[in-house]
Amino acid sequence: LQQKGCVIWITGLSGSGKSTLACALCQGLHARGKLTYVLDGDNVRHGLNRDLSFKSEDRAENIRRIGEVAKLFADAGVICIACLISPYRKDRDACRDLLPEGAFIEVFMDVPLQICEARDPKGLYKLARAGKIKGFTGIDDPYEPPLNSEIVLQPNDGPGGSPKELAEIVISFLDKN
Ligand code: GGZ
Repeated sequence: LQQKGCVIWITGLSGSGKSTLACALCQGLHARGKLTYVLDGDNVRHGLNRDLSFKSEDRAENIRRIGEVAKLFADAGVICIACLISPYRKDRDACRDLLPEGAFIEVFMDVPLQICEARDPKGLYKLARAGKIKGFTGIDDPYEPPLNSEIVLQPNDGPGGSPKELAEIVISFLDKN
């Protein structure tokens, strides 16, 4: 296997397009013959992390476990794409510290709350505004944006913002580094 493993960590609000980017990245990397694996917070919460809620200690534990699993994949030579809100800077940085320099690539989906809320693909923001979900990130729970992530994506609905084009930005970063 002529491939160095790494972790691509996609952080951002619910509805910012993390999973969509992960999917496009996966496709783009497969097309180049790369081995990838996606750890999606939303999915991992159905299995490995099904004992965890959305209170801050549980989010921290969710992030910690996904960080550890991502490291195992990277050790095995896989490009591991982790996509979860991961709202706290200190928890993301702890995952970064598990990996050798350069092997943790943080990608910030920099989409304003207003836009995520307008998209509301699962109707969760609406429920949060109505008080039916408590502690929803961006509404009544914090999101700490990265201060120096490797990549900041500001997708818009205009040209240059398709998932495929965003994935190409990440892939060219990998190529260069
Ligand atoms: C944020 C929540 C919440 C609360 C349920 N806050 O957009 P989605 O729906 O499909 O993805 C979100 C997912 C968040 O799980 P993560 O593991 O990524 O979160 S974290 O990194 O903070 O641990 C959202 C849904 O679960 N969801 N309740 N209260 N998102």
